[in-house]
Amino acid sequence: MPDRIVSADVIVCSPGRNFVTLKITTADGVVGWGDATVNGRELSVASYLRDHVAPLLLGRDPQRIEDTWQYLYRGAYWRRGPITMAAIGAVDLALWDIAGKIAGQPVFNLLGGAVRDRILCYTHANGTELPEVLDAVDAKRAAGFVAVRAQFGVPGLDQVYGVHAPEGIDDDHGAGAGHGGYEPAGRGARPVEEVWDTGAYLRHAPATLAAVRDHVGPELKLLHDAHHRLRPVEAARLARELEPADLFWLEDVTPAENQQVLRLVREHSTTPLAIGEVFNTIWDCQQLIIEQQIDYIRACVMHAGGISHARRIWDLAALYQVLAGPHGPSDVSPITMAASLHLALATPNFGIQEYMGYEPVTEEVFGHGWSFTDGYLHPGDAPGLGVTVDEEAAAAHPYQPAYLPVARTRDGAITNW
Ligand code: EZ4
Ligand code: CO
Repeated sequence: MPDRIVSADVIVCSPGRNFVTLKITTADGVVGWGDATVNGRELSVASYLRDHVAPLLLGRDPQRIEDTWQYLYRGAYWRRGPITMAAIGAVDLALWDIAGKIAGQPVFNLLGGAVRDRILCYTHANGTELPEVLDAVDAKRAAGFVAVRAQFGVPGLDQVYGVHAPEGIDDDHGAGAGHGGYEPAGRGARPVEEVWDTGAYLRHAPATLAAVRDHVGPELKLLHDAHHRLRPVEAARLARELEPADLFWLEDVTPAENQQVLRLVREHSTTPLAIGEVFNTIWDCQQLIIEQQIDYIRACVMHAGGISHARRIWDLAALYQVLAGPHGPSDVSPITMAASLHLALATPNFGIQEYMGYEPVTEEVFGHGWSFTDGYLHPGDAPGLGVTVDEEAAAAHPYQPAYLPVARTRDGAITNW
């Protein structure tokens, strides 16, 4: 008689920021943890799990991970989408955690075992003016990072994606970013509104990133995120003009809804491109991978349906020499970070993990076996995903409404944030 799932509980908490956590418990008392956080839409996933998924899990064999995945994906009839896929991802993470605990093995051993010793990661550095950007990059290098994403202010714009607001502007309604990273979501009943000017950014970015490259020398892996702002010809120009900065990657240089437009960017530049943090299935990734329009696929392991589905995306990418460079912002929990690291350790075509770090108050709730040393991460050897959740500590930090910003062009029209 196999073990059975006896409960599936959803915990919504806000230690520093909002997180949605799934706790699956088996009749034998094995507990698996999953993350289901979708920044700014947390309660939708919580409801999806509580109201529609948890009742279906009761009585199921927790080790039938793929069958449960197919049951939830095909069984919903309404396929794909960030809320559905994050919910399925949370279940998948929790079931892999349980499978590892039953086997007494870290999840990476269930995935074929380690193919590398450690996992390259990049962190974030930002500042409004160049000296502040350089100081921020230096601070991250001093902390051991060998890959750093640099974001900077743009003359004439008050608030820019990826940059702390200048002194005196409360861009995140006090949500804080104590880990030294940029916290994009703001607590409050409405999103913060930013003004965006592509011309000003295009005039400023190439010289700024070239100056960062001059400052750090040739070895540091330097990344930059254009965050979906540009139209195709603008994206092509930016990618070309950034070549002197020798970027490790340029991220989300244009939105990837109509993926044909990436061809124009590719024709004009050899700057490596990374896209996909908002993708949630292999179908979103398919065209960019098989047409080799990108070099790194950014899909987040949890948002893309968990380990079971993300590994299929990464395997497709391997056919085209595209590497995995998964999203790992502080707005997915340390549980997702663990899952991403277990899969990364066992995947040949893994490239780099985004790692912003977490605020201490977040780590008081989410304990983790994964660790950072000298620019690299490791998932740890504990059975399962190696994460723990302190439910009492979580209860001390109730949910608080929070939204990602929206952006408008100078004429007041909504544009991509
Ligand atoms: O804006 O995770 O590369 N990282 C990013 C992130 C995203 C946030 C959105 O919730 O683009 O900062
Ligand atoms: Co990004």
